[in-house]
Amino acid sequence: MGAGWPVLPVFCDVRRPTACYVHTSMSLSSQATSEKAPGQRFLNESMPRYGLPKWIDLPSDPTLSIFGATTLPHLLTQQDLRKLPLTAVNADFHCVTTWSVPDLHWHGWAFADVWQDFIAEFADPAVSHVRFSALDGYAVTIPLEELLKEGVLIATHLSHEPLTVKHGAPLRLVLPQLYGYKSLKHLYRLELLTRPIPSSATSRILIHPRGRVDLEERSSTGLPLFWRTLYRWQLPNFLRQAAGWQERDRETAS
Ligand SMILES: Nc1nc2c(c(=O)[nH]1)N[C@H]1C(S)=C(S)[C@@H](COP(=O)(O)O)O[C@H]1N2
Ligand SMILES: [Mo]
Repeated sequence: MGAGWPVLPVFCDVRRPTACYVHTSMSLSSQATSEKAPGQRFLNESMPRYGLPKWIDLPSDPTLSIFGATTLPHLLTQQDLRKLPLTAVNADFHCVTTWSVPDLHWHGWAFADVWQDFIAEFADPAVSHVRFSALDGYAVTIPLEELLKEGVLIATHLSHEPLTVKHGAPLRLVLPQLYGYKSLKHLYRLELLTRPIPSSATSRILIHPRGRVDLEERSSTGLPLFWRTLYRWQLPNFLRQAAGWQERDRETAS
């Protein structure tokens, strides 16, 4: 099933989808996004499920574990997190493969609040990056500086509804200033780092260490225009492939 995709470590069993979503035809609007998102185009459809072709079973009691460069590795429960104020963000979403979705409304907890209330006092002062892991085996490293910006969320809701498995339940990172590959779905673990861990050759090619949309940081290798052109050319195939995985999931689930 994962042919053609970078192989990532799998930490859990990925079984049947708990819900099914089918996009048979997706088209791109001719409307370009603003100059703050160079090279992006809005999709005419609602947000597709995109990324690894895997579905997760929702844990009954989701937690967020914190380890790495801290004097107190620990586990945050939903109850802990609910002590924080809710924060909402409206933002366009930009996938590095050049599709965007306008004006999504997310809410949850500001990463800066989670950091301040539960992590900062135990963290090694030299922490510069955080590595996040997801229940589908996906993982990303993000500079702390980007994480502490306004608008960065650990989201629980999209469009005022609890996140579905399709879009990252139970918890999802949202970093509007970065490409979608950093907005990790199905978050369950974060590791504090005093330097970024070296990434594999594949992820160096596919993912920029920071990934700012306004600076078109698509990849850490090659010129942005090369990647923009290549992705735009391949995008119809990527979208068809993503829709196909969802079709197959629907068939095997029934
Ligand atoms: N856990 C996990 N998070 C992920 C991915 C993934 O495959 N697994 N794909 C990333 C990419 S490349 C994009 S564009 C967005 C897509 O989010 P969506 O499926 O909600 O549209 O999720 C990001 N976060
Ligand atoms: Mo993406």
